Amino acid sequence: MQTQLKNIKVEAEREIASAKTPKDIEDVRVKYLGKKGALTAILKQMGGLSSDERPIIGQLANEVRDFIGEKINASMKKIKKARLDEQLSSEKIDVTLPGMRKTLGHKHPLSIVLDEVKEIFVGMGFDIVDGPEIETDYYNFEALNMPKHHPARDTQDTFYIDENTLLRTQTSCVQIRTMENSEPPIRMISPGRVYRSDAVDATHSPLFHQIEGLVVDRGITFSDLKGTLETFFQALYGQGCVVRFRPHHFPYTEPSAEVDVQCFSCGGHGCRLCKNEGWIEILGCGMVHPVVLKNCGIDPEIYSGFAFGVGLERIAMRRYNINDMRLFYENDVRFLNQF
Ligand code: 2NL
Repeated sequence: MQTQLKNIKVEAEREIASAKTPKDIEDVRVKYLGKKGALTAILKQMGGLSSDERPIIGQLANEVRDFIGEKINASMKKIKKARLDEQLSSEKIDVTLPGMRKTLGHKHPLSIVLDEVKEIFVGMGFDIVDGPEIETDYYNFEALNMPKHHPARDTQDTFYIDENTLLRTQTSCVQIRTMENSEPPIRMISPGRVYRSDAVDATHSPLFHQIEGLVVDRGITFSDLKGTLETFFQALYGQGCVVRFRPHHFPYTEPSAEVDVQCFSCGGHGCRLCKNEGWIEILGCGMVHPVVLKNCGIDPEIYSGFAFGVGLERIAMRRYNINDMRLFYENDVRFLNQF
């Protein structure tokens, strides 16, 4: 029995030394110290020993059990520490390494120009007003002095949803709604998307952006219109910007005018950009037609007003010297990154 115990001790020690994982160690523990283990089996046979042998073997068995137990504990500790060290070194991060750069986007050129336009008008005391893009025939045409069969509402250009519902062709509807719902003085601009059933080319798109402006108060005159728009264009294109007003006709304004800015490319001498005109047409405007005021519940005997409409794309094209409107919508980063 003594030899058996010594063999157990030697074998257990060898197995503990070659254990690599906590599971290996646990297996050794079960094999020698477990309920059905080798050492336990010896202890069970102790009853059959003589009273001389029993204390000697008992002491030896206890020594072997303690020895294996300690070896197991020490080895378990060592293996766990090695595992932790390995984990710590494999998961090490260098906090001084440069981070992953997140590339920030930026505003679209149309948004840049729109924000500038808004800022200029807000500086002159205008409100910015929003409205629906799906409109009724009344707000898009009728209220603006364009009755049924008026040539200006050519069905070729308008996207109709049904006989009475359409995609707005200008943002005037927002101004009509504002006049209906509030009392003068009114000073507002209404920027937004508008829709026309046009084929796409360098200067046309079925969806584009318009900014309309409206001022209604007592004693508003054409001089107020001229002063406001001159101030606007000088703020947008620079102090040296020269504008001219040319008579025109719109059903919703009387008198009406178109505004040209002097060609910035040739200074008015005539070049390819302005088609030798020296001037570039940029905006339509006029004094709000009395019928339009009346339609909105405003007495034209007491109040007068001016209105204008301008394409955002057109302003941005002049501003950045862009000759093809499609560039704004194609989302080519080689174009967009230039702004
Ligand atoms: C253009 C320029 C224009 C207006 C829009 C307007 C709005 C109301 C009353 C009167 Cl509520 N007028 N807007 C005025 C003049 C020109 O747009 O080139 N349109 C075809």
